[in-house]
Amino acid sequence: MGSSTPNIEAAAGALARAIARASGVAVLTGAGVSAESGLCTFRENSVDTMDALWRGFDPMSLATPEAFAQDPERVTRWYDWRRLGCLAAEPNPGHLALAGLEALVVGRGGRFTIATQNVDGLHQRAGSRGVLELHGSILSWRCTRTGRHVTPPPTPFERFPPGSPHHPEGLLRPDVVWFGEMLPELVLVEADEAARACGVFLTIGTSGVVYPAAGLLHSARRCGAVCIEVNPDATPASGSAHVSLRAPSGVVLPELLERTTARLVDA
Ligand code: BV8
Repeated sequence: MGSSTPNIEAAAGALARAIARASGVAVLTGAGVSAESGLCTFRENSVDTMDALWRGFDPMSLATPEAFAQDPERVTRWYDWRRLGCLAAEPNPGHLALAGLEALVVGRGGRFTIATQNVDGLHQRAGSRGVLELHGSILSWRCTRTGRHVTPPPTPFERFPPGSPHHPEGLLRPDVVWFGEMLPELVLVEADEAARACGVFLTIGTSGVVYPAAGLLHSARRCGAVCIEVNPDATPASGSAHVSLRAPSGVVLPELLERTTARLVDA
């Protein structure tokens, strides 16, 4: 693990203690945890994973109700392109390690929660069960007139913006939370409860700039959790972390799981 070996030992120790005491683990993930699955993040559109059609635009200019109202065709084309990319992607070792950590925590009577900002469904496909989708899911769409949901087939929409099967004048929009929209209240309440109750809080692959999701770390820290950041880069959240693992999540999470498991076996 190179320069951060002491850090990963500190992180594994904190996790092992929390698991042994069944004091619970909560996780906040962002786009970075899916980067090694080939899905681009919001704040660095890596050219090699971005289709030429969309290279260089600003996602924030599309992820709003105003953008959808102004140009529903452009917005739904972008989301359909991302939706198909998510379906074609596979969970990476970071997703799988989090599913393994959940089994370790729950197997010893603890509570494990992943509050994800991602809309790609990869945590669930990796086997994680306690997943809270703070910003909804791109795999589900809903009618703008009736609010009824549909799960489109894994093929491109035939026209843009897609019409709704539920209302003659309805359009389909992705079931995600856009900037300026409220998060699903019960989901946010449950995520905040898990953050306040946990012994260890992991913030993984997020720039920590979007609220209220980014506030979960501060809730956890105020309530006494050991806070661990997993990110190759420093972020605005780094100052609130007790331990920082400066590495890609797909690399460091499997090692963290392995070291935590070893400590529990030796305990
Ligand atoms: C709300 C779903 C109440 C859609 C997303 C003005 C008007 C209205 C609201 C606001 C306003 N000013 C501020 C706000 C609040 C606003 C906000 O926080 N804005 C920010 C930009 C300042 N929040 C909201 O609007 C929220 N709603 O507040 O409602 C309200 C209502 C009305 C008026 C006022 C308040 C709703 C926010 C949800 C937006 N939807 N996604 C979609 O997916 O298209 S946000 C989207 O960006 C993501 O979901 C995520 O949450 C967010 C940040 O992205 P990250 O996941 O952090 O990804 P990012 O690219 O930023 O970072 C990736 C990180 O990974 C990097 O640090 C990188 O180093 C790291 N990384 C890279 N590779 C790896 C890695 N890490 C590990 N391993 C690797 N291999």
